[in-house]
Amino acid sequence: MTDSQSTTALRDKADVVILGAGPAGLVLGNLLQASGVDCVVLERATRAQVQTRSRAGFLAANTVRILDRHGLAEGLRRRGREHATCEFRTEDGRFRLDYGGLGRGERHTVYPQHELVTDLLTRYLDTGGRVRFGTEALTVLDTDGARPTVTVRDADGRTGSWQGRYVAGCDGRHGAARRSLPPGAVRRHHLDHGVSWLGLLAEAPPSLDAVGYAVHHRGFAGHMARTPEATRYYLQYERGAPPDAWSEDRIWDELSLRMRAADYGPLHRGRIVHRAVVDLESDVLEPLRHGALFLVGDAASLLSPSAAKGANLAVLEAEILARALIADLGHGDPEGLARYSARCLEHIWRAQEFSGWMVRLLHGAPGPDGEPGFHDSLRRSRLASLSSSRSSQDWFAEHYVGV
Ligand code: FAS
Repeated sequence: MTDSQSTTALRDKADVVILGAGPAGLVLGNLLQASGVDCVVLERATRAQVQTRSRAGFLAANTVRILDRHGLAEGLRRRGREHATCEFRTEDGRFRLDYGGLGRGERHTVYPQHELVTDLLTRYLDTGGRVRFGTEALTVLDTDGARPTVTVRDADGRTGSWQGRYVAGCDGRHGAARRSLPPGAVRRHHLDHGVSWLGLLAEAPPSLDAVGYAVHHRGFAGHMARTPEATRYYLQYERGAPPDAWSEDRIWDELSLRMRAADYGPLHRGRIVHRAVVDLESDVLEPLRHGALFLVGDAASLLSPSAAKGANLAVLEAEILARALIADLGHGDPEGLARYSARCLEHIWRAQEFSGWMVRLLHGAPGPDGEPGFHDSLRRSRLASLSSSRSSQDWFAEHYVGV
């Protein structure tokens, strides 16, 4: 079967059936395709949806190294922009960290996730990769057996199945891979940070040449450049409130207030083209392998966006799994697959630890009487160390960019 777009036969086979065409699924697909491993990507959304979904934008140095290593970094090398400065605005003043000169001296590359996904998809298809858009995975069966099966439904409602040697669940937190895990097969670690953010994408040029973190008694505000014409903002927001509860004017006024625009300069305003409420939660499944089913990316763990790690972990885990699958299917060496879960969990918990630290750094925690509480004073002390102690700055830089 060569035609990658065809949906004629809904019963088919591949050695590796990949669920989801996000960063995890497409990095995995490209690496397997490049090594001659027979694989297919099943994606419930359309190609247009996958290529325009706005999400991450901060790629860690290690992510760029991985993509470079496999010849997948052409687009981000040409259109991505290096980034290495954070600016903190708090009740105690403002300070900047040029983290490119701290820690391991690593930098981020700002490159919108949907552009990365488009690059990965184009390369995958150009090299003959198989993908089925509009094909929703329903369940993953027989994961304990030699031939796991994924039942699917296509955009016309027709059902079918794909059989494989292995199934890679790269379909996110609410995907079929997680849903198909038998009760008791995995342990779920979950933490609700009790904070929600209104995530915004504005058609406005960045107002700072840095990632901006504003800690304010009215709540957190964040500023992250995406392109010279678009900026992502975050506002600490009432849990459960609908994303459209605030008018654009109210959003810009609140952003200006919390970013202390009166002191540090106005924000460039523009049309808000996307808004979504994110409840800051952390979630990890253990182990990440259940027989022939492997969990990758957001299907394996979810991080709060406070540390911008999700997409970076997804790429790292996809490379670890690809190498293990190639060793097993190509050379009969199952060792890498046996170690997949432990290796990825090491990285995941490290990222979770830093992501939790960032949540505590960026959000006030008033006491029962509403007055600044114990945690608030801890937060101010952490910020004071970050602004003045070189060892705190090195630690921050290493964990902020490192995955
Ligand atoms: P994805 O969710 O990207 O992809 C899963 C794919 O599976 C989707 O295409 C979906 O349609 C498909 N799918 C789901 N169920 C299916 C089914 N049953 N059948 C078939 N297909 C199915 N991370 C960072 O590192 N840096 C950031 O700056 C950052 N910012 C973010 C901002 C926002 C607003 C959000 C929401 C997330 C952000 N993240 C960030 C995290 C984010 O990028 C994720 O971690 C990343 O998309 C994870 O990639 P995947 O695991 O590939 O999952």
